[in-house]
Parts: sequence; C-alpha cells; structure tokens
Amino acid sequence: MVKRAFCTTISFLFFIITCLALFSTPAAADAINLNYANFPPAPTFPCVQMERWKVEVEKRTNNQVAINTFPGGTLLEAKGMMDGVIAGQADIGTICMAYQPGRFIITNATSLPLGIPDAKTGSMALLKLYEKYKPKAFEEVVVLAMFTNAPGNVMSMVPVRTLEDIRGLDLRASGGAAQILKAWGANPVGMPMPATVEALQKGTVKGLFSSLEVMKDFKFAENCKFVTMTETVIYPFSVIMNKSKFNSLPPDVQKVMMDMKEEQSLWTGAYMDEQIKKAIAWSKESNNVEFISLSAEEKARWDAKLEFITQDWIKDATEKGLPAEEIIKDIRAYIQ
Ligand code: 3IO
Repeated sequence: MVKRAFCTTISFLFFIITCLALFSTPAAADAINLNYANFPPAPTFPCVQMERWKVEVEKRTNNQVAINTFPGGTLLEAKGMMDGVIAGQADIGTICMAYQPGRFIITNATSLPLGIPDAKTGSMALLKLYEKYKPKAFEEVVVLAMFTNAPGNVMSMVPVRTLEDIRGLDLRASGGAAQILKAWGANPVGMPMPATVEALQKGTVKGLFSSLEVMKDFKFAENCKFVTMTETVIYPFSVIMNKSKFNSLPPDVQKVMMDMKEEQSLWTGAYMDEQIKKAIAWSKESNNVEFISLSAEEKARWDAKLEFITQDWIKDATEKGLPAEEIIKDIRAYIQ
C-alpha cells in the first residue's frame, strides 16, 4: 500500500516537472542572446525606442530571446554601425543615415526639403519608401524599423532672426541637413550628434541644426539660448539586424520581429513628436531660451534658397541610374 502511494506520488511529480519544462518560459540562460548597439546616450530617442523594442520582443516571444542593449557607442559608434552589424560585431544596431550620405541615396531623399511636417509622418513615409524600393544599401541586413526625427530648427548661442544673421555661422549638421545650412549661407560642420556636446562646450561650433528634443535630452539649452523655428528637414534612421543571425532565429521569433516593424516605426515617430513639445516647454522654463519665429516674408526668403536642392538631387540620382523623379513623387504622396 505504502509502496503504491509512493509510486503515484513520484509519477505525479514527473508529470508536474514535464509540464513545467514544456510550458514554462525558458530561463534567461536558455534564451537566445542578441546584442543591440546604439550610438547616442541612453536618454535620447534612438535608445528609448531600443529599450521599448527590447521589452516588447522579449515579452512577445515568451522570453525565447534576451536582448542586451548597448547605448552610448559602447559596442559600436555612429559611423561604424552599419558595417559593424554586417560583420556581426553586434547583432542589431541603430543607424543615422545622414552620417553616410553617399551610402543611402534613396532613403536619404527623405531629408530633401519636401515639407515633412512631423516625425510620425516622416517615419511612415520613410518606411513606405524603403518597402517600395528595397534599396541595395540594405541588401546585407534585415530592417527591423525605420523612423525619422522631427523637422530641424536652428539652435544657437547667438540670435538668428534673418538670413543675414546665419551667414558664416558655424553650425553642426550632417548629410541633407548640412546642405540646407549651406544654402542658407551658414558654415555647416559635420559630425555625429554625440560629438556635438564637446563641440558646443569648446565653442568650435556656435550651434546646431536638428530636432528640438536634443535641447533637453543633451541639455543643449544650457549652451544654446536661441532657437529659430525653420521646421525644415528630418534625419532618417533605421534599425538593422545581421542577416545570418536573423535567419538563424526560430520562425516564430522572426515573425514577432517582422510584425513589429511598422508598429515600432510609428511608435518612435509619435514618441519623438511628444518629446519635442516637452523639450520646448522645458527649455523656456529652465533655461529661458528664446524661440524666434520667422515672419512669412522672411520665411519666404529662406525657402527660396532651398529650391535648387531637390532639382540637383534629381539630376544627380538620375545620373546614378535611379528613378529619381518617381522617388520624389512617392515621398510627396506619402506625406499627404
Ligand atoms: C539624433 C541623433 C542622436 C540622438 C538624438 C538625435 N536627435 C536627432 C538626431 C539626428 C541626428 O543625428 C542629427 O545629427 O541631428
């Protein structure tokens, strides 16, 4: 009798253990570990979206994957990001396409002065453009998300109220945005965003041209007491994954990631637009920053300086064998 009860208990325990093994989420040690590199500091939007993606992917795969995030350029820095992910130094990375303008010609067309009004619209336009043209530049990776920042404004140590004020001013910008500054008569100085902190402190640049959330996230409001509202051009970003690493993942994990592509792109655009509002309020309250709006008449002068940029791009891209007219037409249509 006693022996029989013992056997039943043992069988029952085996049953429980088997159930646990089959249905429980695997412990972290069993999970597939993925390293995700990012170039700017943790509080900035490319890293906030990274943490959001990590949490969602871990949750939606029942912890089949564990994502280790590396903000602040600790695994790969801005300019080495694309090649680092292709080489497998990181499994996943966030790139800012403006830092290698010649490499991402089609997607960088979103940083022409075409009137993208906010980051949510920009992010959708960029993702659609990517999905339609599947540019060769991304052939060696898998795209997990595409998003943009909000339109750029001039943040500076001296007030910029007219085109005359910006002439010859050393302002930091990269890629398409640098071309815009040049057309306005400024002196664009190219460097990735994280390098701008020191450049402003040392005074090697007198300001920068980008989206306004950096006033708060990088504390640029402490150096730049003036903002001129130009609301012109975005920077395109992408989250990319090493292709063979992606192909080695179980199909259900791949599906979770692919199903998140549009959602994550939209989430990031919407998050960025929210951060802009907060950063403007914070800059006024905590650093007494002056926000300068251009009169309609003055703005028309600024816009007129940019008219040749898209035409030049079309000519150049056509010579490179790209359907340039169609690309511009598509971006304009996506913005509507
Ligand atoms: C950017 C890059 C890293 C962190 C925050 C950021 N906000 C806007 C950008 C775009 C950019 O790289 C740039 O150079 O303006």
